[in-house]
Amino acid sequence: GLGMDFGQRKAKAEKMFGLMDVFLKNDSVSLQKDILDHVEYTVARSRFSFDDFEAYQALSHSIRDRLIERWHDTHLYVKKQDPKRVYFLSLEFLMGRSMTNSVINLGIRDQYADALNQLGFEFEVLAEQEGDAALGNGGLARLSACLMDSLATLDYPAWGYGLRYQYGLFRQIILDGFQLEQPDYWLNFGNPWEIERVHVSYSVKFYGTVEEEDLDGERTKVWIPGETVEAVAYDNPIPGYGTRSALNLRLWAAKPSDKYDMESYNTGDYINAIMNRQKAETISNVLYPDDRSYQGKELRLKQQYFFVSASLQDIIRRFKDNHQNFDELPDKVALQINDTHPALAIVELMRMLLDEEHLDWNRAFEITCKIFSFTTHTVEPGGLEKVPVDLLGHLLPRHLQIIYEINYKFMEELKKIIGQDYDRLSRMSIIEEGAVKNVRVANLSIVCSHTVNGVSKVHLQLLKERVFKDFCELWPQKFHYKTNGVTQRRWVVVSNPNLCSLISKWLGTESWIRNVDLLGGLRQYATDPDLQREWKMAKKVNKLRLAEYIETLSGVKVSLDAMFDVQVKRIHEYKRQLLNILGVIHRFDCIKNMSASDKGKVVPRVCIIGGKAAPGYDIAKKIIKLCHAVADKINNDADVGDLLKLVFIPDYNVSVAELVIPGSDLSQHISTAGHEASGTGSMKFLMNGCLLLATADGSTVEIMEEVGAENMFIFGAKLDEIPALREKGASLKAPLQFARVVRMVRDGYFGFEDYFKSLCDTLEEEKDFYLLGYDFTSYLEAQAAADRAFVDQEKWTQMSILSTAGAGKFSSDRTIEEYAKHTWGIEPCKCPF
Ligand code: B1H
Repeated sequence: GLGMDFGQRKAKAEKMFGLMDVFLKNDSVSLQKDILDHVEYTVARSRFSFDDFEAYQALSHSIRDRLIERWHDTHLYVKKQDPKRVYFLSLEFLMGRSMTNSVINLGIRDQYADALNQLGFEFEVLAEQEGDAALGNGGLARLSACLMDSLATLDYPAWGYGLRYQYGLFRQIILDGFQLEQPDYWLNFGNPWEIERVHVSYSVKFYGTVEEEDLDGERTKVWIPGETVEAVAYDNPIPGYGTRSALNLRLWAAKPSDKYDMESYNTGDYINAIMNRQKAETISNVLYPDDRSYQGKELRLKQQYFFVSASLQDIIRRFKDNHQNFDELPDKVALQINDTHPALAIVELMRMLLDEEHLDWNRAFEITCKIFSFTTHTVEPGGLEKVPVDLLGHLLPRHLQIIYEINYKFMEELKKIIGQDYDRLSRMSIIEEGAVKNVRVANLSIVCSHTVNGVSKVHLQLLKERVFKDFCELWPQKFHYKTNGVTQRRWVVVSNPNLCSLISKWLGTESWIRNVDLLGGLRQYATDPDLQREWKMAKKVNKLRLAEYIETLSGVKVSLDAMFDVQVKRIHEYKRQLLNILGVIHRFDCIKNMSASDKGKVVPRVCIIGGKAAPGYDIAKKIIKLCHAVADKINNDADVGDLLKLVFIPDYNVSVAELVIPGSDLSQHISTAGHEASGTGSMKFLMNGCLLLATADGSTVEIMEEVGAENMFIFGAKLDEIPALREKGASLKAPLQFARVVRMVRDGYFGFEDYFKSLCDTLEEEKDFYLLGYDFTSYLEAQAAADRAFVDQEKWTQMSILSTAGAGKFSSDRTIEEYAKHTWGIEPCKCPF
């Protein structure tokens, strides 16, 4: 519209509006037309001949159009209102599939299902064509996705920011029982759920030197970078449920920069110059698959800064559209950092305010501290992220200066408060001294945030006693917890339609989908025989679906009358999948030694384990192999038959979870107390009416408060007993049953004795850090209690209904309300049309 006067622009706008329908139509005929148009014009296939995948593509583009509509409206409205916004910064988002979630949140699932039927397709079949967006590792990343869903549903003015990895989390292949990693090149077939914004791009700088320059008589630091890379935005609309709001998740991709390396073209080595350009793209190439371990890799640090720098440029540009005075920044912007991974945002904001906006130090620092809030997901002091000073100084020389300055001022202040307590000063310093100097990213995050949140009640307790003891004593009012939650839209409405309609029928409303506390209304019907019958039927249907999946994957036929006992999550020693497997071996051993009449009393079990091991995590990989070795033995044993099966579900991810969770009777959350910061899988199972067999760790402590320990199977050493137990070490005699099952593995009963040796060694009495031996007896007792409860199906179903009824607190809607009120200070901003 450049060069046009006001009258011309107005006339043009009117003409354009005249050509546009106000909103896309959602009746069956319009949807059919729309899908076929996309077949022809977007997918470029004939409307008389296209396969399921092409139908999926056309369908997704039709849905995308409707997402974009709402996303535009939300965007324009929020821009006009200009409220305080929260920016959720995370290096990981585990979104899974988008299609079913989108149509449900848009409220047009039935219309689409109908339109597709008319065209001879089935919605569910097409939905299965979609691959997962797996831009994250585990719980932390799925939490980000659930929080985005709640932010959108509750109409909060929010943005998500992250990285658009070309390779998501590796795919897990099992070969002869061993895990193999395969690349997840997920963008291969295009991604209809993102919108490429070639014109939204920023330069991100690396390396180089810092020089001092005179600016209006003042000395300023100028960073002369050595490398520049372009960050290009890819926008992913996040629709809310029961609202027209759709938020934006903006993911950055790295592209070579044209602006700064023109000289290389003049050296004559054209081919090499092009090759060098390609290197830029490696920054956003691949997600690091190491859940909870930090390696001080340059590429990882580059990823972190790349994402942070692009996001902050975007955020500050948006602020400057309407504001000149940076003192207003904390009234308009809340920056949430998801663990320490995006913590360089703090330093980058300081750098922008100091070097680019020329604020003085104190003002810049005050503004920064008012903006940032930090959520930690860590329980182990040793698990905290550290970055070698040399690495940081090399990659981001100006940022290292700023970190030193922040630390210097912090140390000076601290000395005034705590005096010359050098041990404490050095523990709290942002810089760790030693053979290799490190930046303690958590300390930086705490010092520069107004609020530090843990992810469950016990997690906060651990922060106070252990992880951030010194800081909690210094600033007790800074530390809080917001118990994690999961979205009932994805974890019930999308993944368990049977249960969803059952709940709505008995509550007489669908309002629980937005107001999850209403689930409590199920309590009064927990013993109602009609509800019980329908509840069991819904579970049966889901178990059937899961049983078919298991049979296709592994060839193992499982009985629907058996209890489906599930543990699915990343493989970690502290999560104790090994305890589960040893329990299975014990059960097997018991059955083998039973009389025929006793066998008649055994409650049949299908034990299901799934999860990925980090590629370099040797012990975790051995646990996977052990599971397969034991399964081989048990599943082919004629004495055992249907009484016991063990199944490993490969490549556990969000879409597999959507199938597995609704189909399970019992689920295990059995980490050694004090090791799981929260755990969110348990919440998904709870909502789906699965009973929990769990230790009192992380969020299970709060689940006990909500559903009552009598409706769960709780076992194991308590948090406050653990230190003394570890102290005792070797003198803790593991029970004979434990020694026996470990012996079986050691002696090669399941083969591969050399390979399993180091795994068995971790269970030796003096080395059993995670207390599997100590907890074994109470674990078996809890399992026996579960068996007894399962025999009484009325009782079991009642417990199952009460589990769902008590799940309300664990909705991410509640989590988001708490963050909005207590941490971010934001209000909903709902589009009135
Ligand atoms: C959790 C991580 C994590 N804690 C580093 N820490 C990562 C750390 O790629 N990395 O470098 C990735 C992930 N993830 C989990 O967060 C906790 O263990 C769970 O207990 C918790 O439920 C979840 C969400 O708060």
